[in-house]
This record gives sequence, structure tokens and C-alpha cells, in this order.
Amino acid sequence: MHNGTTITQFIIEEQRHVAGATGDFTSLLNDIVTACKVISNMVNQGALVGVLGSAESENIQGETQKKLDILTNEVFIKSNEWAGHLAAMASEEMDTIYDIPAKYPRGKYLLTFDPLDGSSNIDVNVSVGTIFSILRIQGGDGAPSERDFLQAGTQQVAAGYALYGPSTMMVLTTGKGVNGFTLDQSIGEFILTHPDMTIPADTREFAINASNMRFWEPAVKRYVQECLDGKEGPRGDDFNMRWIASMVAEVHRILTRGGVFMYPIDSKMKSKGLGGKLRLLYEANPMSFIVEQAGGGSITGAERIMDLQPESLHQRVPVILGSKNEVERILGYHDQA
Ligand code: AHM
Ligand code: MG
Repeated sequence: MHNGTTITQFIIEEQRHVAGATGDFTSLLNDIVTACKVISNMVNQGALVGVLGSAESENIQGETQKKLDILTNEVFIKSNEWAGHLAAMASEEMDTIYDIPAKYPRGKYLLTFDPLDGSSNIDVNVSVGTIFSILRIQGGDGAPSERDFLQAGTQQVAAGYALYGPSTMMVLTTGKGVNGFTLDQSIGEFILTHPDMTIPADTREFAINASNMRFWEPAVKRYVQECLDGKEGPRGDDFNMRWIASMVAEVHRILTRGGVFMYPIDSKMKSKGLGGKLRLLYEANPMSFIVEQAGGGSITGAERIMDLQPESLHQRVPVILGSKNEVERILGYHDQA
């Protein structure tokens, strides 16, 4: 018998204080939680159930899909299409939006997700995660279109991620702080274990894929070089570095002990016509919402991510997020550039 607060109880109690709440949102979050439990189980079983390895397909972004990318996308759709809370969904693994089938009622929310972020880590048994964001559909009763999804991050109703690591966790914000829940495998429930998560404003730890260093812009080069210079450099202190290549694990570390995560724009991306590595609607915006709610900052370099007006469903943006004072310093370096 556990004594903790389950995620369902937490959401119901939180929503009780929201004027005009119908229970739709609570129920939607519950379906998302269920999807993440199913994915957690799949990821856990790994090679035992033959889900590792690549599929014979590419997603819209020309990336080879892993079998689990496709399977987990399917899980999210099946868990969330039937209940009547959603008008449409969009994901990293689908070219265009997923309209709710006519046999189900259509609701007022839009769901975007990356069902298995960091999936290049799957075959080597390193942490991966699911990222999601909930928006409200604006206006019109007509069929939802891609345009309905093009809302700034500040419009998000909720965002969260599930981390499939040594333990499975769900971290959630509905705009009233950030709370973390750990999956108790023995009872199949997420239990509140990390109430009110906050990111320390200062840090001595950064995360970046340094193999791209020669392509970076001057502001990022300067920041990283100053960290590397350590005690003898202008920062007057030694810095530590991490790179998991799994954004969910990276953000989770930052929520736990502070730090900065950077996937900046670089000249190689620019030459390919890409605006960044990570996608705005189902990676950068939800993570920015969580990080800001935990007291951190999240920028592209020169701008706040959540203020961006999205232009397309799979738009990519540079991402620099984490401990507030470091993010502000990096923003300053961009302003001076
Ligand atoms: P994915 O959505 O195809 O899994 O890619 C996103 C991931 C992030 O989780 C991670 O931060 C980044 O890609 C790692 O990129 P790299 O392989 O360049 O280090
Ligand atoms: Mg991803």
C-alpha cells in the first residue's frame, strides 16, 4: 500500500480550483498517462519483444524511423483518439495532422507529441522519453487544420514528458509550477515524488554536442570556450559537461540539479536550410514551458522560444535552456554579436 498522491488524484485536485473545468482536461491527461505507461512497458521489454532496431521507413524529416518510433506513435493515437477531448493530434512521426476519426466525438483540445524522443539511444539501452503539449483549438467548429496548431508556446494549456530511465517518471506542468511523479511498477500508478520542481538559477554544468563546435555561431563558441577555460578563464570557475543525446534525460537532469542544455543553430544546418535541430511544437515549446515554470529560461539564442509564432507543423528551432542566470548570459552574448 502506498501513501503517496497518485497523478490522477493530483490532477483532479488541481483542476478543482479551475473555474469552469468540465473534467475533459483531467480525462485527457489520464489518457496521456496511460499511453506513457504502455510505452514504458514496451521500452522496458526491449529486445525481449522484438521492438528494437530500425523500420524500413523515414519520417517527414527524412530521418530513419525506429520500430519503436512507429509503435509508440500508434500507442499515443489509440489512447487519445476515442474519448472526445481532442480535435486533432500532431506528432514528429506523422507528416500531417491526425484528424479524429468520424466515429468519435471531436473535442476542444489539440495534442502534439514526440512519442519517443532520443530514439537513437534505444538500441544501446540509454534513457529515452515522450514529450507532449496540449493546446486549445481556437474558434471555428470546422475540420481542424495544420493552421490550428500554429500557436505560440505561451498558449499551451499543459506540457509534460515521461522519462524512461532507471525508473519511469512523468513531469508535468499546467502553468502552476512543475511536479514530478515516479511510476510504481508494482501498482501501475505514478506517485508524486518530486513536488514543485525548481531549477537553480546558477550552475557550473553545460550540455552540448561538441562535435558541432566548428559550425557554431560566435555567441555559443564564446560561452562554451569560457566554460572550458575554467578557473583560469573569465568565469573564474571550473565547469562540468554532459551529453546524453536524449533531450528528456537532459532536461530532467537540469530540473533536478540545474545546468544548461544547448542545441544551437549552426552553419551546417543553415546550409541545409534548417532552422535548428529540435522541433518547435512538440519538443522546444513543451520543454520551454516546463523549464520556465520551474524558474529557468529558454531561448533560441536571441529570443524567448515561447514567444515565437510557429510557421509550420515540423518547424525546427535552436534551443538553449536551463538555469536562468546562464541562459541570460548566453542571451547577452547573442545581443552583443
Ligand atoms: P529525435 O527526436 O530524432 O530523437 O532527435 C532529438 C534528439 C534529442 O533528444 C537530443 O537532444 C538530440 O536529438 C541529440 O542529437 P545528436 O545526435 O546530434 O547529439
Ligand atoms: Mg524528438
